[in-house]
Amino acid sequence: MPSDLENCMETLIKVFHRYANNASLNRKQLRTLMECELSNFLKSQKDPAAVDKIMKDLDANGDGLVNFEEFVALVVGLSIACEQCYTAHMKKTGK
Ligand SMILES: [Ca+2]
Repeated sequence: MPSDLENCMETLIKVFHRYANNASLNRKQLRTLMECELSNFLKSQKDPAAVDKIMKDLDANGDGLVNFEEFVALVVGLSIACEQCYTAHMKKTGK
């Protein structure tokens, strides 16, 4: 049986391919993914300028699309930010 982490990785791949076309996300697909899958963690997903900026930041190879490798950078960046909030919260509540 897959572990929690293995399940997470599989979900990450499945979610990416649910929105991607030919293994890449264009601007519109990235926006839809952010609206549907990151609405609680990413408050700027409804702001078109923020989507453009995120797209530009993620597109490491400059082809105007976000591939899986580039998408993972977004997930990692958000996970790091969330882990910092989690640690701060745990410190405050004394756990
Ligand atoms: Ca790219």
